[in-house]
Amino acid sequence: MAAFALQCLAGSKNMDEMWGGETTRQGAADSERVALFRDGNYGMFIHWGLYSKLAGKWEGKTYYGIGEWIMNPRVAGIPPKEYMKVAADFNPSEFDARYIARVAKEAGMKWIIITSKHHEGFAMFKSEHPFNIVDASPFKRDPMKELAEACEEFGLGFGFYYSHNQDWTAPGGSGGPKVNEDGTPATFAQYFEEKCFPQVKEICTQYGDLDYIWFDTPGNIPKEYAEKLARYVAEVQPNALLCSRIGHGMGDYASKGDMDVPVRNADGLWESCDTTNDSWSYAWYDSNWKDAHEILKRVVSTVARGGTYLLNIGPDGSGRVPEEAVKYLLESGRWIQENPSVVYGADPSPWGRALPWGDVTVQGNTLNLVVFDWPDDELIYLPGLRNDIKSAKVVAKGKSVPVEWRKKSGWVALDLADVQRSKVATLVQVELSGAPEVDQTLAVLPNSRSDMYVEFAEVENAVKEEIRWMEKFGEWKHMNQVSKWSNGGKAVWTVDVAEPGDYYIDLTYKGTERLTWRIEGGEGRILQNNQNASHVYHRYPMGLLRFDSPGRHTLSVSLVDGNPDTASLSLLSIRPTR
Ligand code: JFZ
Repeated sequence: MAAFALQCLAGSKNMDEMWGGETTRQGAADSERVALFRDGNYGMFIHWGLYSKLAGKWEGKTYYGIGEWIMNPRVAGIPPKEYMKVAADFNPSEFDARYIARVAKEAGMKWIIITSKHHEGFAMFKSEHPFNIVDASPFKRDPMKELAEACEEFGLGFGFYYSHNQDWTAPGGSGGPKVNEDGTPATFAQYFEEKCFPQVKEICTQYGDLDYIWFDTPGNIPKEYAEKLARYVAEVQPNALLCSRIGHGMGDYASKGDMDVPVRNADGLWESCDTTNDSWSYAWYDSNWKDAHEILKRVVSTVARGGTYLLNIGPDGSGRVPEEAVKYLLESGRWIQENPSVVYGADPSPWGRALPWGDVTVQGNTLNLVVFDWPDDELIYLPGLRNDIKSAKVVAKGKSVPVEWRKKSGWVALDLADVQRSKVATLVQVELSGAPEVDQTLAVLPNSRSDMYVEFAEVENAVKEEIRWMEKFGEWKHMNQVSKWSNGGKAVWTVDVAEPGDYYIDLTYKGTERLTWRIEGGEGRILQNNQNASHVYHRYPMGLLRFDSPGRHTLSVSLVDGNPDTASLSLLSIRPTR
């Protein structure tokens, strides 16, 4: 495992080129066919294939990481011939398409996208290519057909994931055998014409109307192939949206880096895909489930950033969906069904970022404040809000209770002291006098920790960059940091302070040796610390900072001692003393 730490799968190519990144073509944004994506905001992703039966284990050994990669040489390195034999015992007799569709529906999801063929090359549908679930497994059924029908029955959208570039069992497929059965060299063109394109035709013509085709990991696929697929889909499934991972800017919407919610609002049509635990496909050991609170927080925050959330489940080799995933999906789903306007057709937060206590979505002149983390004094600040408030109420289980608000230290604060907290999240609806207008300056709240990501800092003589690494194999983590410091390097935040006084100030940073950072700002004392930092980010309390006056202040962080090449800073946070 350690061998994969901090290693970038993409090698010398940047992630965007490698994975198809976020480039999209113009035109889809305002057409009718994007309505489901634009307003639905929440869908189900399913990773299911032969790897689900292996469940992260091969020949008695467990390989930790994303389960669908198990055959890859960088994981168990299973020879294609061996791997293909798994199909002979693949009999997911517990698969129940209607049950899965019902779970998605009750979870508040509006569509399902399922792996019709992942990198392993096994078609989970009836195909002319023999390596498919109907012809090569004892199961004999076509679960894709069953799921397409169930989605239709439950009024859900439907789409297919299809690995168009990588195919590890087809000669010529990216990552696949380099020679044919007869020993002749295999080419990508051959794989594309004999397997990929015919299968895309099959999934596009035999499963009714599709809402999505989610091609993935374009890698080095030449443009002509991505174009041919895009043109074909547009012709036979004119309503289907393509995800940007088809490559070469041919997508209709952008797929942002996996498993996370962006820090800042982003324009355009985009999606963040994530999973209910850590692996995409079922893995026997993976029980790191996101609970209802966590799921809801991610759904709401993605919508609040302007995006769409695609949340994955991994049915096991018998076709069953892990119980815990179902439990938390249904629990968060109940909340969404009670408060549909928070998610569906909702506009992003006028703050452009999350607030310390939660997040905000918008319907017309109404703010949906979703409180996830309660401040001790139960005051919910709306820093920088310029509108007048007409009314405010807490909504729970269809009942609403009026909420008091007042100006406190220059900002409006809602008083939730008498409000009963919901276990999952509390909704406060605030009706404004007009369309929401907010001064987006970062706010130092008097009652909770305010995190200041480097995304919001101005950087001089240093580099703001996104770094990515894997913790378990294929589980991408990323962080925005300021690094590569040169003389006079600094990161500067502009913040708005409502209540003068002393605040604790923390830095989150990493390095490989002794570092000394300095913060200057407010009327505070000069603070610094001297500390040996390893490769993980440390949150370190720097000391106290005093703001003598309310209003705008700048805070600047610089490296005063330590290796400027290895030192990196990722977050500043400010919390009131009490
Ligand atoms: C891909 C697949 O390789 C993986 O098995 C899974 O299906 C996932 C949803 O997609 O993996 C990726 C693709 C892109 C990024 C990360 C993992 N990315 O852009 O960060």
